[in-house]
Amino acid sequence: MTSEVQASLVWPANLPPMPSVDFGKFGMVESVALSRQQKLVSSFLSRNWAQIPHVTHHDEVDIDLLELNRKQMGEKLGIKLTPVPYLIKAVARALAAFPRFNASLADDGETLILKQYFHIGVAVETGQGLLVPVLRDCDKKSIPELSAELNDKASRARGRGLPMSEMSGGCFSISSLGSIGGTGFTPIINAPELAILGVSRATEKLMLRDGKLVAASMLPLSLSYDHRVINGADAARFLRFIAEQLAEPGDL
Ligand code: CAO
Repeated sequence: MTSEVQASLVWPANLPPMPSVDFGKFGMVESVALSRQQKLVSSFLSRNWAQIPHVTHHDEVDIDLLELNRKQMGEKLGIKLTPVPYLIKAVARALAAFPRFNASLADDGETLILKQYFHIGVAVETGQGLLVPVLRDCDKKSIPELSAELNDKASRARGRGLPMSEMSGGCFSISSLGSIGGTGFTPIINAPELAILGVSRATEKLMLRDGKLVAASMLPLSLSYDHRVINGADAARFLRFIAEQLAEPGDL
């Protein structure tokens, strides 16, 4: 073994420990215990962040037509629709078109298990921490059905009424911070899934199109993917495909 390889193997063991600081020496502080759920989520996030080589690819899409469709459909059905069910539907289509994204690595790390179902998790902020309810067979459900199911699962997740069976079996996750803000972020993959879509807030932007200045509502999309399995070109195509579905939402 060369000394370079040896050095790379021992390098993590040589890291200095995290600093232990008595903050009380610098001013008033208060200690608050993390909830059981927060500790659990934190251990999974740390494992996924440390063990999966993440790359995040960013894109954006003009959602003026989607916004019109959303308003019209919401008014017609008398329901509140957000962009999230459209995202779920577009992702289900993309997973069908790009089977490598609808897969997991087998335990041996040498085989890819391709799934023929389209179950999508959506990260929900709850008072106790993050939960990811899974919506099953999203390819077979309409936008209003997906919207009703997400609202139901999100409110049960917040009321601690969601069983583990409704948070398992996902193929891919969506994390939407669109109702809050931001222009992009790097979501952590929800293993054993291979990719996750982060969605930030749509904003009105001025841009040049065919030499003319036009205003459009642009939605930022961030796709983190497992670079052991997915290459950058495929990630760019996958995210473009989602963007194209959202830009022309008529047949979603
Ligand atoms: N751009 C602009 N506005 C958006 C938007 C976007 N991308 N996404 C949602 N909105 C708007 C909605 O249209 C809605 O507007 P109106 O009240 O005017 O109709 C408003 O934001 C609130 O939406 P909502 O939060 O009630 O519903 P949602 O479908 O957008 O989101 C859910 C549902 C469950 C994803 C969300 O409630 C939530 O928990 N988000 C946080 C997820 C999270 O914490 N992710 C981080 C994980 S990593 O730590």
